[in-house]
Amino acid sequence: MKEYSHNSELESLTSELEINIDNFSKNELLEMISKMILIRNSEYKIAEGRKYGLVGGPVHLGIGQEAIPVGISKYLTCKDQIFGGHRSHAHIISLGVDLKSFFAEILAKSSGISKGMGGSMHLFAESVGFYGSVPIVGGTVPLATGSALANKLKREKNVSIAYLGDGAIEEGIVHESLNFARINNCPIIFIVENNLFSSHLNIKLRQPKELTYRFAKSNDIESKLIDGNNLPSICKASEEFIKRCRNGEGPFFIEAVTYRWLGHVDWREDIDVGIRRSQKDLIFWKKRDPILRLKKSLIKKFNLSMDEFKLLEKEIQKKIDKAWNDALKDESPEWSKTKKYVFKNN
Ligand SMILES: Cc1ncc(C[n+]2csc(CCOP(=O)(O)OP(=O)(O)O)c2C)c(N)n1
Ligand SMILES: [Mg+2]
Repeated sequence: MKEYSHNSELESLTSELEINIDNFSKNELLEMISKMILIRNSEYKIAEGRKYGLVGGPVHLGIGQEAIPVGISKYLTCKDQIFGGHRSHAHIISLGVDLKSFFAEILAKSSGISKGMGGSMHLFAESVGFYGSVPIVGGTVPLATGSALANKLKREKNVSIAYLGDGAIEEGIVHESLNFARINNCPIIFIVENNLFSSHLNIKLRQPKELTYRFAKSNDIESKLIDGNNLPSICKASEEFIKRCRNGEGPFFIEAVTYRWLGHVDWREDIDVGIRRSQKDLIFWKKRDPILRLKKSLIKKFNLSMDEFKLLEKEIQKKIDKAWNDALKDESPEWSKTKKYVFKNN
């Protein structure tokens, strides 16, 4: 009996568990796995903060999806322009945002990256090239496309990245952006993090097919379909497309298939309200944990011990706890100033 039912293309993409790390050095891989652990454990910290009332607004956590932004960010610089959406903690952390200022934003402190006035869904950090996340699904995709056009017109070698979900691709503006980017040959990469769900609805209930790269094909955009839980695969696609964008090519499209372990919003697994989401699915996807798979390959190839990993995880956790505790001590913003930061000439 089949463990989980997907169409054949998706099935072959998720059938291989072992990750081939041949083209990467030990240090490179340890750096990337550390970043993935940092992202995951920072999100668990936020989950806990939300559960116990320290975080006031909803948080959309991407636990299970960490490999994608880590593999993409590896080849980006702070001059590139990266745009996210409602589930963007991993995007901004992977770019190297200051962790304490990031947590302060989530905790609505004036020391936060958006002065504590944006929270989890309005992240912005020009210093690392992150030009914003918004809760309007698909809303940043035309902005990313515009930034790519600007780079092209100014003959800058920067790359624009539009992260979007399988739900966002159902927005009309995304299709206009794909067409606009193609007709103007914009140096942009559209990255669909296809976690098979839009809020609580499985893609099978919304689309005739589970995969979305056919929308790239229909706009004549070169695309790659990858296992989004396989870090080296992401690195390979990302390195090639980013390089080609800098050399005047683009647009490109990457579809990275992945899965979020928690529910659509906040800390629960929300199996009950995820239509077509079952305990069996979660077990299937947890076996495909991007961190665990990479860890296994590292242990096998470099003879690393579990103790070495435990030490690494402990160090990362120390960093997270310190940043979180420091952020907690900061002041809340003066809410009377809200308008000042919302409207330009106030
Ligand atoms: C324009 C718009 N329509 C609907 C919503 C409600 N909404 C919030 S998140 C979401 C799901 C988006 O799914 P996807 O793009 O796949 O991202 P994921 O949550 O899976 O990361 C929806 C429909 C919204 N915020 N904005
Ligand atoms: Mg989705």
